[in-house]
Amino acid sequence: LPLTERLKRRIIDGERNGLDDDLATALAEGYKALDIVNDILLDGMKVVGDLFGSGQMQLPFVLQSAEVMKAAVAYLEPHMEATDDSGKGTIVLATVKGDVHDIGKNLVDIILSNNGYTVVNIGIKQPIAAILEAAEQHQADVIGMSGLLVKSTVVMKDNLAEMMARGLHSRWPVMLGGAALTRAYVEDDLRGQFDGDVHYAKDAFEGLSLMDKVMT
Ligand code: B1M
Repeated sequence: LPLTERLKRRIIDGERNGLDDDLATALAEGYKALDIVNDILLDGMKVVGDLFGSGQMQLPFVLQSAEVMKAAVAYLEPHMEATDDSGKGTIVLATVKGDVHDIGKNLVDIILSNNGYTVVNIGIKQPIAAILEAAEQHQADVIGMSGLLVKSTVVMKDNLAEMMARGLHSRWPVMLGGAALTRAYVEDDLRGQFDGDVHYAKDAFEGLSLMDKVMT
């Protein structure tokens, strides 16, 4: 198989052996680390999602694919371009309560960290109380929540309601992302119910440009 197909295949098959060599070759051939993630590896992850969704792939294999994806991102991270500017602001990042998916959230972490933001990544399955506590403790400028399950979209809605109930809605702008969300859900439904500032980021790059916008 050609290199790009082989890399995509490694994600789909959950095949870790030879991964580093292929990634090294791709870098040597001039592919940018971020493009490898976005244009090749995420394509593989999409296939995994489709196969799982249609019952053609079982969960342990999805997990293996996720592990290979994580290993690939870890290998590529040192090769990602970083900016010199730092101290642009602080974001607390969490996957919401009941949700374990963290590959996307961790990508957002990498992109923001490499572009001058301080990221306090508090992990998965985080209840709103823990998110707010971390935001308080680290004097965050923005709160970021990720969620991939459909039920996480409801959790996010509840989290915004909880921020309003605590009178904290004006304190932190909120950025939401994850495959189960849609722009319309965030910008029409949620924004209509939230007195604070809530944004949708389709991917890590939109997350970065949103941060740049919110922080200026
Ligand atoms: Co799960 N899973 N999974 N899974 N899984 C999905 C989400 C699913 C759509 C698969 C499917 O059915 N087709 C489906 C959800 C269906 C639904 O809710 N209706 C699903 C399911 C059902 C489940 C379980 C319930 C399965 C089970 O146990 N029976 C279970 C859930 C457990 C739980 O959370 N309580 C489960 C478990 C798992 C694994 C553990 C095996 C593994 C996760 C491993 C891990 O993350 N450490 C896994 C995986 C890998 C997936 C799929 C295949 C891939 C997800 C992924 O990593 N994508 C996924 C299928 C899919 O998404 N289509 C699926 C790559 C990642 C980079 O994309 O996270 O979307 P994503 O991030 C993007 C953007 O969304 C954005 O930036 C990234 C790109 O730049 N973004 C943000 C994300 N967060 C952001 C935050 C921001 C800004 C942008 O600001 C704060």
